[in-house]
Amino acid sequence: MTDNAKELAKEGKTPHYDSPAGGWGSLRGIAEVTDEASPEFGVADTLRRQNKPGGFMCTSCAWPKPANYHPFEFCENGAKATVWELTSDRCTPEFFEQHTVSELRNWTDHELEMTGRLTEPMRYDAASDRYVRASWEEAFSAIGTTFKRLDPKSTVFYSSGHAGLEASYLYALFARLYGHNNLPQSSNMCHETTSVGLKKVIGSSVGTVIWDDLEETDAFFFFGQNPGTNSPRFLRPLAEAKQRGAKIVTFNPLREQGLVSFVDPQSPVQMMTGKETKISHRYYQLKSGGDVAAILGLCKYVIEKDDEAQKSGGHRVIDQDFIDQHTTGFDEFIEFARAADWSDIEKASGLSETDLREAGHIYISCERVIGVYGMGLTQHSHGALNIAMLVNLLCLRGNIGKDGAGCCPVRGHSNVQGQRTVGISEKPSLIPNDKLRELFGFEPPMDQGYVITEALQATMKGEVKAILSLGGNLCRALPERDKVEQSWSALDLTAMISTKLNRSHLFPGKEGWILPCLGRAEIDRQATGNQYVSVEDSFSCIHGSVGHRSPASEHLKSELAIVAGLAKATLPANPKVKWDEWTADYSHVRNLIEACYPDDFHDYNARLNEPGGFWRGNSARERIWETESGKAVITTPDQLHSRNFEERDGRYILVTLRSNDQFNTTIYGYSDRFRGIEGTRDVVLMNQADIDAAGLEAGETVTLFSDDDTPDGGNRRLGGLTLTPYNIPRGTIAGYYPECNVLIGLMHGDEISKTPASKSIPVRIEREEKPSH
Ligand SMILES: Nc1nc2c(c(=O)[nH]1)N[C@H]1C(S)=C(S)[C@@H](COP(=O)(O)OP(=O)(O)OC[C@H]3O[C@@H](n4cnc5c(=O)[nH]c(N)nc54)[C@H](O)[C@@H]3O)O[C@H]1N2
Ligand SMILES: Nc1nc2c(c(=O)[nH]1)N[C@H]1C(S)=C(S)[C@@H](COP(=O)(O)OP(=O)(O)OC[C@H]3O[C@@H](n4cnc5c(=O)[nH]c(N)nc54)[C@H](O)[C@@H]3O)O[C@H]1N2
Ligand SMILES: [Mo]
Repeated sequence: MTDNAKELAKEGKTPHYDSPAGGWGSLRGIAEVTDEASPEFGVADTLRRQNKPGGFMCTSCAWPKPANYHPFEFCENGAKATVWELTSDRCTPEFFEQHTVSELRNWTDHELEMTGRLTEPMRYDAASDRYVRASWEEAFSAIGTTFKRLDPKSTVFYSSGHAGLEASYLYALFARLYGHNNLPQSSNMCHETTSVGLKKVIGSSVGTVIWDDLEETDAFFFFGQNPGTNSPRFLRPLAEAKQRGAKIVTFNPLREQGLVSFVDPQSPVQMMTGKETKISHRYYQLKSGGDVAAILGLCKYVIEKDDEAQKSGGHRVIDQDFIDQHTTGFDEFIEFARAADWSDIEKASGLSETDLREAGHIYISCERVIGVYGMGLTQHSHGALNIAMLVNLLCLRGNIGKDGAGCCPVRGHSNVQGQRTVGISEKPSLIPNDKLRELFGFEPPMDQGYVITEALQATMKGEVKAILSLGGNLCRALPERDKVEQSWSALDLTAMISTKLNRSHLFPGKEGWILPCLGRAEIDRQATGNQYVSVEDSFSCIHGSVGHRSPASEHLKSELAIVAGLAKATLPANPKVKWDEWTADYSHVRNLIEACYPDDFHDYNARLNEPGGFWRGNSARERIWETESGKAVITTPDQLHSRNFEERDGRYILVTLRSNDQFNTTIYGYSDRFRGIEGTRDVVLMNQADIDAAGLEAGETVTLFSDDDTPDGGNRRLGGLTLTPYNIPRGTIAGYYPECNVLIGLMHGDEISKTPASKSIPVRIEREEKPSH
């Protein structure tokens, strides 16, 4: 596919996509990835089992799986993820014989994963600069020996949100038995802002909404979440809500196609007639980082209307009973909102007073509202403030803890939320340590572990000696790629449990291991038979998942078996710790989880295959606020935007985006269909008026420089980008994740959760001089 950005620019055109999300385009999208990935025979049959009881749970996003499932309960991107995992290509020891690690560093992320499924454990051999074949016994024994030698506190056990609850529980147990809480997770780059920020204001670290709420709500207010690409199965309930008259109001700097219109690819009528459902009733393209001001504007409108109602003796607009009974901080906030100046709100949000009043009017005309959000709120320096503002808005009208309403963070990886639930956490305060003591007869470590950015800082300082990784691709996912990569080679040990080759494997420590694991669609056969695993979705429902495919290689082990193998080789024998027994039958592990978390997981094994999953409950939904004050907290903002830098001439806010053809650092291909960008990811999207004002020209090649005022900020740069005019607010520009990660400072993150601020990176832009001949 050829790069279309330069071509369009020459013709003076802006990339865009006119067709609805879903529809035939989504089928073509699946077909293209299927072509690339050359899946094994019978994948269509596997897809039919996806997200249904007795089948396997999609490894793509964490969107809930409804009890009343459809014949095809998968979406374009879920299908791509499955097809990608079930490729017939294999990345074998023979492949590694042919390529040095240094050579592979010149390959793109796409090319690396296109080598196919990893098949055997591989050990890095520094002398030949190659990975060489090893046995599992060698791998476990070597890694165990190194762990025994190291101080546990100098090691980090990272996990990306893929692995099931059983493997994750044992992984966390392994870390604690070994002696540390260094259990950072991918959510440290993602919804950690929610885990910390939402917890602070409503006492729940996860959303309060359940499936039935989607069917009862009067309106969805969307802030910075892109369902068309990242949770496409959300589009159907949205379309259904729209068809029954619910309102959808969107705040996003970009016009994301999934939030504009949708044709359900599984509705024959819609497919044949092309009849689309318009999704957003109103769409507001605010500045990146402008949500604090925008939401303040909405709240100001609500308060104004309530003041008017009180004066005229009309019906109250604010739910005063809810405020009095359930919240703190209201008085201070409403004074602040009353006094706030519309012109400041307009400047900070990039939206007009008229627009915000209009959106405020929709908000107050709906009895039950769901506030949806994603990375557009969490990945900012003041991401937690963004979330607190959304909670303010919801609280004003009692929209938490009533049917059809609530706060709905849409989580990323398929089990990212669940891993936290069962103990993958760097915070000992979140762990049932008494239970661990009682069950396994040891003293759990009580010191705070690292979040991922702290872990990397400590790695750079030489304080971390080993990184074990349960899935994921940290070298690509983190900010400051260059520094991260350099620091990894100095580690004593890197060991990665993975399905596919990625860039993080190419920076082995002095001892480097790739430990290949089964994918979720594959049969996990252990001594007592085939095993189920389980995952938790965004609505806190737990689902059993069982694979039906033959494993990609006879040498693969399950994630749980690998974790148990490593633990057994590292730890002294303990009669209460039965790695072999647990590996033989995962239901024993579920019993342990139940024993640790009896409220959430009672009757776990019996409930494993409940359609729609079993709900583990949510206190905030019951209006029980597990906060410091015992109430929901209404927060008065200390600033009007969620960036920690001021606007100035020549400084832009860079947003990093996911294309419709990637899953995080896995790049399926080069087609971002919904944004009309084909054949390239090396683009920077910019408003034409900004291009003109900067004296640049559409289609030319530019370099971005970090502009974050830290001493080495200016050294971060990314060149070779095609300047692409785009429908985006002035001052905000956009590029792709992970390519742009070199530009983000490691500590440029949310104040309280440290989530990297990947949606507000201060940058400068410069024309690249043409090479002279
Ligand atoms: N196919 C596919 N599915 C995925 C993933 C994937 O990469 N591919 N990743 C998974 C993971 S781990 C996660 S966390 C989720 C991520 O899913 P999302 O939460 O949707 O994350 P992003 O696509 O990074 O960004 C969401 C939106 O935020 C908007 N935005 C940027 N800045 C702002 C702002 O300041 N304010 C507002 N209101 N909006 C803003 C962007 O334009 C974008 O539309 O998806 C999961 N699902
Ligand atoms: N600039 C910028 N940076 C970002 C973001 C952003 O929006 N902008 N988003 C952030 C977010 S939300 C997240 S969650 C992180 C993601 O960071 P990570 O979770 O670390 O990265 P992934 O790309 O999801 O990991 C991909 C690798 O996981 C392995 N894998 C795939 N499936 C499995 C499996 O079933 N089991 C095992 N063991 N391994 C598997 C494969 O080897 C694959 O190469 O990136 C963050 N980084
Ligand atoms: Mo994520």
